Amino acid sequence: MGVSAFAAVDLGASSGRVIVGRVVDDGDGARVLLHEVNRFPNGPVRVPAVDVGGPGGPGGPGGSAGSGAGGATGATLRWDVLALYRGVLDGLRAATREVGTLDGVGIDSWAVDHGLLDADGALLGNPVHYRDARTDGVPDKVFATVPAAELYARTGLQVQPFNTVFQLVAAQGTAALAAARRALLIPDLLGAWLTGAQVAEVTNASTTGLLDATTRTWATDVAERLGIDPRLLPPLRDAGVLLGHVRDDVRADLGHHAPLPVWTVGSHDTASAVVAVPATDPDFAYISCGTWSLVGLELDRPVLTEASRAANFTNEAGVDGTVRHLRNVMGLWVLQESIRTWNEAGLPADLPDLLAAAAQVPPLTTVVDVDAPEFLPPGDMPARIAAAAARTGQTPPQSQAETVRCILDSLALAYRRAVRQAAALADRDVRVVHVVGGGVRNELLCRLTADATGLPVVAGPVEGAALGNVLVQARAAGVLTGSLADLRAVGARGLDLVRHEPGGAGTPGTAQWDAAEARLFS
Ligand code: ADP
Ligand code: LRH
Repeated sequence: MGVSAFAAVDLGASSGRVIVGRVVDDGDGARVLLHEVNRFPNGPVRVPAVDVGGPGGPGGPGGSAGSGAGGATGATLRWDVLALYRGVLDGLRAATREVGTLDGVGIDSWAVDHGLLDADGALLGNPVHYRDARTDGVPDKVFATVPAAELYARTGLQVQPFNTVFQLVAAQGTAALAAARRALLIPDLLGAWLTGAQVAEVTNASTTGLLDATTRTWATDVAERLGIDPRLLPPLRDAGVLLGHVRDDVRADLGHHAPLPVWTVGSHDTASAVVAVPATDPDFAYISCGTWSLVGLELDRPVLTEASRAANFTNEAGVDGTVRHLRNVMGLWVLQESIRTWNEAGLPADLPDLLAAAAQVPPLTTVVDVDAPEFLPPGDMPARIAAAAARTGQTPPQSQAETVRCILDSLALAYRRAVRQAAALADRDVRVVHVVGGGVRNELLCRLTADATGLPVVAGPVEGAALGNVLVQARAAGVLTGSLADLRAVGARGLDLVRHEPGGAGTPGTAQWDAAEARLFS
């Protein structure tokens, strides 16, 4: 096998990156070598409203919720999608410089968010960020038309206020939605800019709340009942097919001389991350651990039971017809926002130092329910944590180290709950937990997770989504063949994994984790 090279565009909520994945075989079987060629920051931008007196403006009948104006604040959280696109182009240029000719490009990003295009194909404003308050109260409004149980039985999606379906309903009455002819999820939007093709890749489409979880086709009847024009929804494509070729003008700008294919991949970052889980035991759970922590199992069919709905487990579409039965745990966002808060207050807040200090704090002193809705919007997380601790009769953390320890203990507790619930809901055994994503670098969190779940934790890869993205491209291009298990074996060959066993010296035992859980969920 010669060397093939693919560019994975992976846009996370906290950073975007373009990573070159070379598929090499030195005689011991194919493996993938990743090399990051561009990384750029990502995050919400709060854009104040400007009243122009129109129906969608703050003073007009559209009202603040209808305008996407962030409720009472009169501002909207948005993504700077053009800066992301520039980061992608810079990355593809750097990738081209590095390898000469790429065998393909694949794009994945966070879920649910989308750009609206008008009749000229122009973008109608920066995509609204899923943490914007415009969807406050919208799920209940939707359930008055399509009851929650019916929506779950059909789409299999957990209720998160930001699901695309709720965002589209929140946008009703706005000038932008009235002018919209297409809604393209973020990776599909970037793919359309690169190639001209307008599609919805299925793994990410499954996060909209408008995809039938069983047939994997658009639930156009549900859309119509909710007043959402189904023509907004583009044709569906599976992961692992040719989306198109990069347009000549863009390719010239990149300095890439040969035709450059763009392959569909698991365009939901979590779908790509799950492809990269280096599992050898089929009884594995995964935690895709970044801004969010997505905790669950890979199944071959959705779990659409009432019990699964009550536990707020989702059934997202995975690559090769698999189902990602998982729960969104609030994730390292809570830590990121705490650090941002401290930085803004002029306090020193270096992540490795904070983690080292947190390791010295006694375990499970204070725990909070990290999935409580108050932790979703940006803001002062240390204050919210202190308030949540006080509300549950616990001593609020005093120092930064105690706050960080509380976050990590609370995340591990949430992982324990989610892993156990996932196994029970799907009636499956779990013998090992794989952690992938930036959280792999958080050794304390990985150790706590092993301890809390009572299971070995295998940590790695850090860039799980990028690896899964490359593996699916390489198979689409004919460089690799086989099943997901075969792809995983190729991915695993190039990795340094760290295994954490539960019950290390000085770690809390099962009874202490049980007691901590009872403080929050009795
Ligand atoms: P996303 O894809 O959602 O943007 P990532 O998978 O890149 O997120 O993970 C980002 C998180 O990884 C950060 O919030 C941070 O908590 C964690 N992380 C990154 N680097 C380190 C490090 N050196 N030590 C511990 N944690 C780290
Ligand atoms: C993780 C993620 C997650 C979604 C959230 C919006 O990046 O894609 O799977 O629920 O972002």
